[in-house]
Amino acid sequence: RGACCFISDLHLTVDMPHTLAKFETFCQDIAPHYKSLLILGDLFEYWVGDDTADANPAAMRVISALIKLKQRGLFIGFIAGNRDFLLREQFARRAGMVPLPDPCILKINGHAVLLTHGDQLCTKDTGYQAYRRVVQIRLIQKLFLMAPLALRNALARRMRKKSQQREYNAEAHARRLIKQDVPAQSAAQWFDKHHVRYMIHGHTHQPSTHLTFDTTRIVLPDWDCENEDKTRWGYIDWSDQAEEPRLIVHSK
Ligand code: OKV
Ligand code: MN
Repeated sequence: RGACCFISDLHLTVDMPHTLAKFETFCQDIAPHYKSLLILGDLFEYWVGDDTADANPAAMRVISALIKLKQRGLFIGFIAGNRDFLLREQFARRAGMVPLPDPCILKINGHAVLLTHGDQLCTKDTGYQAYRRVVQIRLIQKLFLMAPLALRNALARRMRKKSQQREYNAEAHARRLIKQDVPAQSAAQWFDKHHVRYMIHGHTHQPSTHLTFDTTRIVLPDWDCENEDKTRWGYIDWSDQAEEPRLIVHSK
């Protein structure tokens, strides 16, 4: 039985029924081969408080899928993403997940591995980093979570709608991909600061293995299985025997 597998950026919501179903299949058929499942953020498309979980069918299905894994003896770690940063201990516990700080260092097969969602690495996206500094303030989070559900939902819907407004021009699209990627410099800084040679993260939706002469950085894929002809999902496998982690991306 393999050691560890990693997923991130599933962006689960009832509005994405095929992606949700793929996650359930993954939990049934693939995850049980591992001792641990590490979820590196953006498991959910949006999260406006643990008190909304009972009214969220996607959250209820995630609970039943993950609890089954926990009952089979898996350790399920969870690092919050920029979408589900308000997911707290209460929901994590219901889903059998152990919340982990961002970043955190895990020892895997004798290697110290830096795990992070990845949004903090995107230093060229100054607009996003400014927004992040505001919504990461504990008092702001507390006030948001105290607000009536209707207000939270309205605010969240408006923010999601605004971020969905995308350019249809190829050049602008290419620029955004670069702006929202991880600069090699910030990755190098994190490797130095944390004294590790391995880093695993998601967030950029640009799955890849980035090698330098002494570091390995693996970026997880996002999941989108809504369009039958153009699906994508995947994970990172780090088996007991394997020296190196392996990125597995299924895309059509
Ligand atoms: C999460 C993102 C929507 C990016 C708002 C304080 C505020 C929390 C919040 C509201 C939005 C999370 C909680 C969501 C991430 C988006 C759109 C783009 C780029 C406040 C605390 F505004 F009142 F200060 N939010 N939701 N985005 O819908 O899940 O990260 S969300
Ligand atoms: Mn993200």
